[in-house]
Amino acid sequence: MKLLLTLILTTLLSMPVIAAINGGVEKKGLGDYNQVVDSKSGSPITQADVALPSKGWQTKTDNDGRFNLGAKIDAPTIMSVQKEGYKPFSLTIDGNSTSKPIVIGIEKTNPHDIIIDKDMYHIGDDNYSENSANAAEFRIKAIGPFYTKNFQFKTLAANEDAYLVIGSVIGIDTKMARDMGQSKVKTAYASAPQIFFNGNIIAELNLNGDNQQIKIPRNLLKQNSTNQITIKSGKNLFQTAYVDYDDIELMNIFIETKTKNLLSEEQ
Ligand SMILES: [Ca+2]
Ligand SMILES: [Ca+2]
Repeated sequence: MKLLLTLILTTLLSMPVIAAINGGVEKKGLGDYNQVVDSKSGSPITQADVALPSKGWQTKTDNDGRFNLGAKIDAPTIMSVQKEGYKPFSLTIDGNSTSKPIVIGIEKTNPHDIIIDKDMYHIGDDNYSENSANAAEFRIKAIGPFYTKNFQFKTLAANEDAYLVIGSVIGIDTKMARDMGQSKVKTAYASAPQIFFNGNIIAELNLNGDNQQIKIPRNLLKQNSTNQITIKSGKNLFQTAYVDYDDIELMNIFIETKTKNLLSEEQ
């Protein structure tokens, strides 16, 4: 019982808590078309880039912010929406979520936000079971067992916290991902991908999903200096003959700063 409770709590804590803050305003069934709008004003956004990077598919929204998905979605896949002046947005969609029109609200960039990377990456070794989470969606080659990037950080006000945001991640095959039905691998699971900030581990990702936010400990931040983010793939804990990294895909990595009270107000 205690174990179950711990699992539920951990799961809740790992879930994206504040979709609205990051532009993740998702509504369904408002019309018979998909649309991209400004999350504050609701105005349609024209000429936004909408893509399914794993499928090599992309389009632009029309004058009413509308778009058609040009690919059939069976398994969960990452859809991205990008528009100059707005935060890069991504959403994991599947056949279920695309059976009705999707309205996506994207949010203007805050001057303090730091966009680290808008591309999609496959981390791992290109060796994975067809039952592993989202295996059918993997189209791009692995960059290896980890992703790392340096970026400049200016200053963090005393009343602000900095968050690392991972827009979308698919393919994680942890025990928790299996228990939640995200991975269909019956006989094995992997350790969780680890996130390092300036060489210190700050989080483990146990579940696939969108808009995962990790608070960056203030003492690890180097102000007015170069900082480094590294994401290491987990390992298959049931393969002892050789190292089998958990193949995952992720996209949209950025840093958001928020005043300390904002979190509780917007939940
Ligand atoms: Ca692998
Ligand atoms: Ca995997």
